[in-house]
Amino acid sequence: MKKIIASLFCLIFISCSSDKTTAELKLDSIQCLMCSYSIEENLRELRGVKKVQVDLKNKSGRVVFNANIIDLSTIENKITSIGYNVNNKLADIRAYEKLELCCKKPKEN
Ligand SMILES: [Cu+2]
Repeated sequence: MKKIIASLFCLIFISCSSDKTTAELKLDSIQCLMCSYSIEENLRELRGVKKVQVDLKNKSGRVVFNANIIDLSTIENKITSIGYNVNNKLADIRAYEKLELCCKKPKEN
């Protein structure tokens, strides 16, 4: 219970802090829920990232971060390092190869 209250407090604190930058992410290579989940989880681990939302249907996402701690290109690099394209950056090819079959782009594309 204490933990829940503490994390709630953290959430409120974070969302009230003034330094919030929102960036749109173009995620044209994501295929399934696993992709969006993986991106969300990996970005949430980054210090300075406050909110991540991936929209599988529109192959896009939105990230809210503290620009004093992290910049967009670090966030984008994290996404490419786990095998996905983002904005104008291409996925790390070795990471892409390791993705589950369902997370790879259909061959005919
Ligand atoms: Cu997937």
